[in-house]
Amino acid sequence: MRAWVLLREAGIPFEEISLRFNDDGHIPGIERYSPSGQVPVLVIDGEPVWDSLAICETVAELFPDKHLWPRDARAHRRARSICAEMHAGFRSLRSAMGMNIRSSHPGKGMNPAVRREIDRIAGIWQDCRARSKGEGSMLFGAFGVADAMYAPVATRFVTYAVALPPVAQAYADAVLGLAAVREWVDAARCETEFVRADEPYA
Ligand SMILES: N[C@@H](CCC(=O)N[C@@H](CS)C(=O)NCC(=O)O)C(=O)O
Repeated sequence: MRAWVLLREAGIPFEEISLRFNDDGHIPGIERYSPSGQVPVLVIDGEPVWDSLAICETVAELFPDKHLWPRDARAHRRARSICAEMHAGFRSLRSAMGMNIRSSHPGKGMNPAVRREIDRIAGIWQDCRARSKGEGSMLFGAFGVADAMYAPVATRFVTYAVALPPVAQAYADAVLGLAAVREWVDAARCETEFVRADEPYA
């Protein structure tokens, strides 16, 4: 979702190849595209770039005019840090509240470790919005890599009906309102595949 939302929301054309997951979460055919055996992978001039953060970094570099990182150097460093924190962390949340746009599991998956991570995410969002001083509605004002990286968290908070403080909720609503996110969510709701490995609460 992250790489797709970044490209789509930034208006960068790409060809999408959709692969099906097995019940155990593996992806037959992925070896043709991705050395890691995982998605997402972006093939540029026949060469793969894999891992969502690497793809986002690459896209931002290839399209400097899109300003997908904040222009201000200090804000850029903060954006990098919160993206890395998202990418490498929040493991309790990710495992207890797996991403599942099509389903609704209010209250499922909550435990003290997940609660702490949700509070940390809400804190990051509130801090970014406070520093943006009312500019735009995204973490650093205008849409960028950080918003793409946190978009799947916003969909998780809907699936598991996680209550957020008002500023964090306003940001989640803004992300969910992005055209690219709405397009992704609408497409996810139309899916019919059931991947056992991703459905602990079904
Ligand atoms: N850190 C990687 C994680 C990629 C990842 O976990 N991909 C999962 C789907 S979301 C996958 O390809 N699973 C198939 C497998 O591991 O066999 C990223 O952000 O791109």
